[in-house]
Amino acid sequence: MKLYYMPASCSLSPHIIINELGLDVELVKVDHNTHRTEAGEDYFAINPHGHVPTLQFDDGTVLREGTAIVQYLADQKPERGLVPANGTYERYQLQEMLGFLSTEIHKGFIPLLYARLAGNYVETARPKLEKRFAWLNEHLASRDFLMGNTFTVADAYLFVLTSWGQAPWLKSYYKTSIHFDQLQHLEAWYGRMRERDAVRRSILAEGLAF
Ligand SMILES: N[C@@H](CCC(=O)N[C@@H](CS)C(=O)NCC(=O)O)C(=O)O
Repeated sequence: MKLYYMPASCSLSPHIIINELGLDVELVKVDHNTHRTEAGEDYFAINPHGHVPTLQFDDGTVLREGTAIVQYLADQKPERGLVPANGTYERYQLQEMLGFLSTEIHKGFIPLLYARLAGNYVETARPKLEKRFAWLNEHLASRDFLMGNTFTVADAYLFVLTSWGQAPWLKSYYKTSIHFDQLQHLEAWYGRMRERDAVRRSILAEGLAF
C-alpha cells in the first residue's frame, strides 16, 4: 500500500495511524504546487481532486477521503481498538465525530489558512471555528481522548487540525489567527497527543521540526 501525502496537511492523520499500528505502507510525497510526486508522477492521475490523502493498494485501486482511509487502516488491526467494531453504536459515534472534524473544523479552517484571499470573510469564519473548538474543549473536560478513555483515529485527525492553529513546527506553513490559550482541556489533550511516539515519528518523517 502507498499513502500519498503533503507535509503538515491533513494526510498527517492517516500517517499517524500507520505509525501507531506499525503498518507496512510506503509514504509518497506530493508537491502542493505542482501536484507531482518526487518521482515526477502526475498526482491528478491518482486522485482527480488533487488533494491528499490517497491510499493506493497494490493492485492500483485507491481509497480517498481521510475519514474513510483512517477507518480502513484501523480495521486492519481491530485488536488495537483505534476504531470501535463495525456495526456498533460506538462506531457510528466515531463517524459522527469524524464528520464534525472534517466538515466543521477542517473546512472551517480554510478561510483562516488563506486569510488574504478570504478577506472580510475571515471575521465570519473565525468566531464559528472558535465556538467549535470551545465545544471540543468542553467535550474533553470529562475524557482523556475524544471518544472516551482510549486513543482513536479521531484524536489523530483533531491533533493535525489543532496543530494548524498553534504548533511551532507548523509556523512556516500556516499563520492562522486562532489561539487555544483559554481552552485548558484542549491544551492538556494536545500535550498528551504530543507525547505519543507515533505522533512524534510522523511529524519528523514529514520533515517538520518537532
Ligand atoms: N475531503 C478531503 C479533503 C482533503 C484536503 O483538504 N486536503 C488538502 C490538504 S489538508 C489538500 O490536499 N490540498 C491541496 C490541494 O487541494 O491541491 C479529505 O477529507 O480527505
